[in-house]
Amino acid sequence: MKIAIVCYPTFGGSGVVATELGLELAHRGHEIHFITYRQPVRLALLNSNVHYHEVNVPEYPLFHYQPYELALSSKLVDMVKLYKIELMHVHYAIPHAYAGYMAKQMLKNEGIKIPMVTTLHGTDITLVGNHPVYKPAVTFSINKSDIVTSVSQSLKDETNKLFNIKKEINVIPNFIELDKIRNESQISCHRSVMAKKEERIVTHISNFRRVKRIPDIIKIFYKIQQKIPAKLMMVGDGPEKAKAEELCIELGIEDKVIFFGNSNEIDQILSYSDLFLLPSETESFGLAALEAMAWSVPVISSNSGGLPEVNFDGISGYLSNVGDVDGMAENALKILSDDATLAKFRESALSVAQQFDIKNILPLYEALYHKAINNS
Ligand code: GMT
Repeated sequence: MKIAIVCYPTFGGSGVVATELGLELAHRGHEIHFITYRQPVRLALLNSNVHYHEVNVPEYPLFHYQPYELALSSKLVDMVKLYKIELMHVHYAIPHAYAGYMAKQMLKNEGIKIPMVTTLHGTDITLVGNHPVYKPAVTFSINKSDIVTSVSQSLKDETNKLFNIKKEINVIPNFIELDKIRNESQISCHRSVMAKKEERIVTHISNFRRVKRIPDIIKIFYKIQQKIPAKLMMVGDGPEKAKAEELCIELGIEDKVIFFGNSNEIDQILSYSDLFLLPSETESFGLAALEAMAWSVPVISSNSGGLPEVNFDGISGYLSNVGDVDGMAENALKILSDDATLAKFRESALSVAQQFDIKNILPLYEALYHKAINNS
């Protein structure tokens, strides 16, 4: 199939899912065209099956806001015609589903029929899309998609609760490429640079937005390090980072916390981590938790959104109510206090992650693509 993938090219989860999905589809022989405003971060190699088309938005002083949706929908029209693309898969409803629908209509006007699959990732529904200024357009473009998918049952329920959706929503969870991890686990590992042998390594990776409850992470770690030798790896960047650094100084643990910023060494950091913290206010799925589990790292998370669908309580880690810092710290210590318990949780975390291997998930998307093309 010839497929256009529209996504955000950033470090965020939806961009990562879209890019990895496109690369695996290309690996399976499909022709993939990424259409976005910058080359996606995980899209290093382009080849005959992987194309990238940049959406340019020329600056014009009259516009207070540059019209990205217009540029994107025009680019979609041009690329669909040029490469005879058969299907558009847009990730993140805002504004991609809206721009995709406009492209569909323009193409229809020229006698070209093309189906659109929209994948809802979470914040496009729970945080941004639900805002009254966007809601009518988001509802409209979801309903006008040929196929809609969401990354968890929880997000599907939430979408149906918040919006007047007339389409069936197909749940296709986030995934992980376990073969890649097996290969990368042979790379050299620099654990000793980060922590002493006797120290446990606790890790958090995110975009440091408020929804991640960054202060909770610091407070949980503060309690952990009071009981056992430990280091905290904070990977990523975002609006809450500076406050987190201040909190570490206030609590006197700045020498035990390493802030990496956005890193390309995520796999390496996870490969020597002992525990992953994700106490988010809400998380439609929690791809970062799955990535940790794939590296055999157990997860302490909140129980909100789709997190219970990936982190199994008492098996791959533990879940607590949002904000229950004491409970999360206690559970962390249960896992970290002795080697045998940690080893058991490590093993179970990996076996849960195996359920989300790309090999199991990709055929679900392919089946929907075939359905959409056949019905269009
Ligand atoms: O919150 C993030 O980490 C980024 C965000 C995004 O919009 O890309 O991630 C969302 O999509 C991911 C991929 O489907 C999910 O795994 C994340 O749980 C989801 N984030 C939230 O729901 C807060």
